[in-house]
Amino acid sequence: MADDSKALSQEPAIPWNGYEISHSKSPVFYDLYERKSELKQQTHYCPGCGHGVAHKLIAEAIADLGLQDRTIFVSPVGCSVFAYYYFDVGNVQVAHGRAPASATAIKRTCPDKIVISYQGDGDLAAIGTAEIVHAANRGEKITVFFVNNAIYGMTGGQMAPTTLVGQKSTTSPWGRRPANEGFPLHMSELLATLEAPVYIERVALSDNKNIMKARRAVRRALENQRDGLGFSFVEILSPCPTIWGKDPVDARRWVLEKLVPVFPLNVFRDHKPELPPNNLPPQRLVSDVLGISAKDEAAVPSLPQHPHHFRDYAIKIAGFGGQGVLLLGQLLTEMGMREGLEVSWLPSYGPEMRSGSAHCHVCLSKERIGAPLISHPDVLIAMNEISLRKFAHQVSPGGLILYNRDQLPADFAVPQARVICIPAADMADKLGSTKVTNIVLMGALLEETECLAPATAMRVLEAKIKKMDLLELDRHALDAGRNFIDNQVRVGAVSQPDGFAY
Ligand SMILES: Cc1ncc(C[n+]2csc(CCOP(=O)(O)OP(=O)(O)O)c2C)c(N)n1
Ligand code: SF4
Repeated sequence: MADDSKALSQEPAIPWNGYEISHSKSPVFYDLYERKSELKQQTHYCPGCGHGVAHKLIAEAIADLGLQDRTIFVSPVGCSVFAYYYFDVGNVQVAHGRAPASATAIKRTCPDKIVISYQGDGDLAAIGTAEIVHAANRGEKITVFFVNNAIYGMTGGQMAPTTLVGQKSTTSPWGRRPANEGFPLHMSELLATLEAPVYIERVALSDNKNIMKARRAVRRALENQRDGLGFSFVEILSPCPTIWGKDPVDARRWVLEKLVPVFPLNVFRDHKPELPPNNLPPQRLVSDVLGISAKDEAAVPSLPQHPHHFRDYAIKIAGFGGQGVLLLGQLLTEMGMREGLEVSWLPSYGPEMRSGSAHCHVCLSKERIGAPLISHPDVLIAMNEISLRKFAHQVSPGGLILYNRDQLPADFAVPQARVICIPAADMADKLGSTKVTNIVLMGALLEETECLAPATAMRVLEAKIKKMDLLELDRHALDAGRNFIDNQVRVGAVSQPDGFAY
């Protein structure tokens, strides 16, 4: 008996004692859900929740259309935040409301993928209103499933933009009053005013007949993307028994009796938009945009291969806006790229154009880089005292700090890293412009760590800087930084002939 029930759950469509099995799990779901050791067979959704039904319809459609290997599912913030534990497809979990923006990026970079944005009503119609309107207006070739349960489920029942007039929520305990909270937002109707969307339908998980209609709409929206048609949007009216305070049967009935009259079921859009001729922007190769086209490269004699004595190398550069903090990071990143490394550059700066704090993370690696964020850099280039105090403790043990002064602050405890004080700004000033402070520090970095070749630095600077006098200044600055390391390194407040403090 136990064996038979196992066959029931795992082997679909095999005749069993004269019956055909028709209720197996879709192959697009993982066999086991690894989220919690005690709940490997079931989802985290409440009994009767519409998300489970919506997941099932989507998974079955993906399987039937043969799209599993091409699908990327973008999960929202909300009760369905853990969708990636269930769908055995590519998964990305994104910030609240931002799924259409992330889906846009994914679809544009991987046009052959089937990209699904799955969102609740708080996610899509409140915090993410701008994202969905603009993705729809651009006609992004993605599929959006909008699960409208008229409430914020995950956070315990606050009012959503789709909450009905008179419906009680924790933030409208008296019932939604339009004079105070406005009327329910009709997202399907709103998006249907735009020209670009190809398909917009509202369906309901209220009863078997409507669930079958929802099944057809889900398929249609995925077929549209498979066929490259354009933006497809399915609004799914969905029960949330827990927050509505109803049992699953009553909650389904409530969808039909209360939600559907306010949000009528309809196909609001089903056409292909007329696009003007020559509608596509001109396509250019990335190498052309960066000015490193194959033609240019071929014209330049190739450099000898630089030995990289690391697998990953993480550099953090910090200072204030106007010191060339971000530019130095970009130059190092491009150098790494030219030397055949994987690279990433992650800037961070405040709202001020100049003088605000700024820093950037540069990763150089022989392997693909998982995340551009650096928690423990191998090297910190601190271009001012604030940055030194803020980031020095993050440097890996045995790492290096290059500090843009001739000595450390008197009360500064030298951390676990080696510190080299280099008065780069003064040196740059003497060369003719403090603007090249960052290049002095670059010279010091290259000479001290040998992470990248100085010849590559010059190659990159020559490609970037068209003014000959500025290029000459940069050449001197690079040499000055390198010479400083070779000849007159000061460690902390103390001059050291070899330049190192341990
Ligand atoms: C930036 C941000 N703001 C607010 C929250 C809190 N939050 C988590 S889920 C949620 C609402 C989700 O509601 P909905 O999109 O309707 O999904 P449901 O849970 O009903 O499926 C909110 C406000 C958050 N996680 N992040
Ligand atoms: S709170 Fe509502 S939306 Fe969230 S899992 Fe439970 S029933 Fe579903």
